[in-house]
Amino acid sequence: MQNPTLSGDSLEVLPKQIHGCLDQNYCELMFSNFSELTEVIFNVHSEESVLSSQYTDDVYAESLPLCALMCLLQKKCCVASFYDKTYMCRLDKSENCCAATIIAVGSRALKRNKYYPTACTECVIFGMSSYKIIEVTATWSEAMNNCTCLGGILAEIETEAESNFITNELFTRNTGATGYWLGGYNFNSDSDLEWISQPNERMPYPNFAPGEPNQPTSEKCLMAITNYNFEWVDALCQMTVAYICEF
Ligand SMILES: [Ca+2]
Ligand SMILES: [Ca+2]
Ligand SMILES: [Ca+2]
Repeated sequence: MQNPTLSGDSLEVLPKQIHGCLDQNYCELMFSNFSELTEVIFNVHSEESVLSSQYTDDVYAESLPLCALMCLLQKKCCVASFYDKTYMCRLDKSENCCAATIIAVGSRALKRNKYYPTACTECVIFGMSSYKIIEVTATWSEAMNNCTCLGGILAEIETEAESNFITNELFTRNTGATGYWLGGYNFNSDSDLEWISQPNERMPYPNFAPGEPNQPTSEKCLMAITNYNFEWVDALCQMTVAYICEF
């Protein structure tokens, strides 16, 4: 992959700017050979294009690696695509590593291999976990899939301390979101919800709002709801709300 516009010198300043460098060694590895950028950081999918949406921007890029670089420089780009003929680089900026793609002849899609939570400027840390609070609304399944794509899980809150931390964080942010999906689901279609990673265990710290869960056979998905001080409710999984990933 030729890239006539970048000299070796200009590459040296890039790692400091790039969101996504795990550490200096990783960055050097990343950019020791610029043409490897697309393969090291991204999976390249031929004949595929990112579906245009309110979260995509179409910009000009001189090459596939430059498009990849533009995606890396955008803190919230996980998926991009590049049309060889028009040099159009489409950047998805919703931080959705599962952003929809379509078959498109002459286009290549770039999907980040891995997301590094340590490089996440908007993550908050508590104990051994870091959390990413994502305000782009999604259904419960979309939220779960996107957390997985980012290398984490839909957040599972196991202790009072963890719950207090998250609740305080949501109060502080005060974004007006209806609620936040958490990684709880009614496995076995009975009367209670479980954490995805412990589908056969009772929740160790169930922080439900009074009277909830009230419809666990139809409202199978767990939400921390703003109106009830971020206590939890069972809710219809098709609702679209914000969500929290845990890493
Ligand atoms: Ca947890
Ligand atoms: Ca259950
Ligand atoms: Ca309910």
